[in-house]
Amino acid sequence: MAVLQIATRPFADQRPGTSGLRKKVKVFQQPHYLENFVQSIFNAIPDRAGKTLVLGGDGRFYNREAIQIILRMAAGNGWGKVVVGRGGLFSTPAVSTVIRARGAHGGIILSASHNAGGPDQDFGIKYNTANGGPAPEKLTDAIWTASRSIQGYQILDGADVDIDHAATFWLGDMQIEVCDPVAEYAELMARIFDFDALKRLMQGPFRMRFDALHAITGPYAHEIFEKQLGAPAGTVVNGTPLTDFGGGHPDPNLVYAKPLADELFAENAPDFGAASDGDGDRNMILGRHFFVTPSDSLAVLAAHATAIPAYRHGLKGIARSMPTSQAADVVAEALGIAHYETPTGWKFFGNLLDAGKITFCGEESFGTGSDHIREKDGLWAVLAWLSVIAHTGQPVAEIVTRHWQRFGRHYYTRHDYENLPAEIGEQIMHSIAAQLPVLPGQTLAGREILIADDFAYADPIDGSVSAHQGLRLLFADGARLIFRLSGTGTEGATLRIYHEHLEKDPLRQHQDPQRTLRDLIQVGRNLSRLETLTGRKTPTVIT
Ligand code: VG1
Ligand code: CO
Repeated sequence: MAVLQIATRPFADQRPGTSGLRKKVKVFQQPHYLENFVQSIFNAIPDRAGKTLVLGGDGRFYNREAIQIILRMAAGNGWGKVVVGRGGLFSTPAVSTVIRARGAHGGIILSASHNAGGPDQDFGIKYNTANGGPAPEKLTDAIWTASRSIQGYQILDGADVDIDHAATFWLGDMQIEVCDPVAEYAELMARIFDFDALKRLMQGPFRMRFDALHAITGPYAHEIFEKQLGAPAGTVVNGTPLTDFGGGHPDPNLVYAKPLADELFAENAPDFGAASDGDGDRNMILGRHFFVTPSDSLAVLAAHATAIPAYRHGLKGIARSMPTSQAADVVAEALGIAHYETPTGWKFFGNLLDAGKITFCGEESFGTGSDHIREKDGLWAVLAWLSVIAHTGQPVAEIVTRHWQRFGRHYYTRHDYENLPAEIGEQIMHSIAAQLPVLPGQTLAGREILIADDFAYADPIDGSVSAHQGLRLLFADGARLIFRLSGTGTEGATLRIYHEHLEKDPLRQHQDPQRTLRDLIQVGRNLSRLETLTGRKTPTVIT
C-alpha cells in the first residue's frame, strides 16, 4: 500500500486549550482540518517510528470517521502499532490505563469531554504521552507551532478497516490490535479496590444509581457495578453510548444530570448516586438528599484513603487545582503530608505524580484521581466512595458532615457565564487585572483582602513556569474569590467565578452555599462589572 503525500495549508486556529483541541464538528469536517492537526501531533513526536500508539474516543459523532483517518495516518507516519478500542471506543481513563499497561509511546483520545455531541455540536482531540497523561504545555506548544507551518501530511492509501471485532492485523507495515476497551481498565480497578467488600455492600439493603448520561462510561459501569460487583440490573441507567448523548450535555453536575439529582432528592431515594461525563474522567457524587462538592469529595477521600487497599499505607501528598477549595489542604496538614496548588487542567498533576510527590489529586470541576493512572477517573472516584461507605458503614451525608465538624466546611460555588462575546471576556479579565495592585489592604463586604494576584505556577519538578492561570483575591479570613476564562469552550468566552469561605463552627455548617457566599458573589459581580458589560443578571450554570 502506498503512502500518499497530501499538500495542505495551515489553519490558524489549531491551538490546544485546557484539554486538547476542541471545535465544532463542522470545523473538524473541513477538508484537511483533522489531518493537519494529527500530522502536527506526529511532527511534534519525532521519535515515533516503530512505537505503539493507543487510540479511541468517547463515541461522539465523527468518532468513527476520525478513527479511520488516524489509523491510515499513523501507518503513513511510521508508527509500529496502534491499539484501538473496539468500535473506536475508549474512555479517557482507559486510554491512560492502556498506555501505561502496554508501555505505549502515547495515545490519541477523541473527545470534547462534557461538551455536547452531534453534527452541530463539539468534537475534540488530545494527545497523551508515555506516562498516560495529557501532553504537557511544552508539547502542546510544539503541536501548535507545527500546525502553523504545516505543508503536507502522510496518509496510507487504503480502505477502512474493521474496528468492530477484537483482532490483530496489519495495515501496511503497521500492526493494528482491536481490543476490548473495558477489560484492562476493569482489571486495574479490581487491583486497587476490595471488590469482595464492595460485593457485600451491594448485597445488603444499600441501593445505588449510576447515570452514564448516554456517554462512554456505560459499558464500563455495566461491567464493574452490575456484572462484577453484583449490583442489580438497572443500577446503571443511560448506559449505551450514543453519538449525540441523547441530545443532552454529558456533564455530571446538578444542572445537566438533573434526572439523577431529582431521584436522589426524592422521597424514596437510593443511598448513593453518581454520574460521569462524555469521556468518563469526571464524576458527581450524591448521597440520599445530599450533594458532595468535588472539592469536598477530594478532601473526604483523602481523609479515608487507608480504607482502600491500594492506599492502605497512606498518601504521599495531595494536589488540587488553584480554583479548587482548600478543603484538601486542611486534610493534608492534619495527615502531615505535602499539598500542592497547580493551574487548572490535569496535565499539571503529571510531574508531581511521576515524581512520587502526590497520590491523590483533584479539581473543583468534578475531577478526582490518583497515581493509578495520569488522568482524572470518574469510575475510580465512584468506587472510592463506595469503599468509604462500605468501610464506615455510614451514609454519604454523615460521612461529609462529620468531615466538616473535624476539618471545617469550605462553602464553595462556581458561577459560569457562558457564551459571552470573546472580546467582552478579555475586557473583564483586563479590567480586574488592572485593579489588582490597589486591592490588598482594602476591605470588601467586611473581608480584608490580603493578596490579589494573577496566578503563576512554577512546576517544582521541571521548573517550567505557567503564567496567567487565573486572577485571585485571597482574604484575611481564608475566603477566596477567583476569576478565569475557560479554555475548553468552542463558542465565545466563558467566564468562571469561584467563591469559597471556610466555616469552622459546626452550628453554621448547614446553610445554603448560595446564601452563605452571597457577599462574595456580589463582590465578584461588582469587580467584574458583569451586569454593565454583559447585561447578564444570573449565571448560565451554577455548580
Ligand atoms: C474545564 C475545567 C478543568 C478541567 C477541564 C477538562 O476547563 O474547569 O478543571 O480540567 O475542563 O476537563 P476550563 O478551561 O473550561 O475551565 V474534561 O472532563 O473536559 O477533560
Ligand atoms: Co472529561
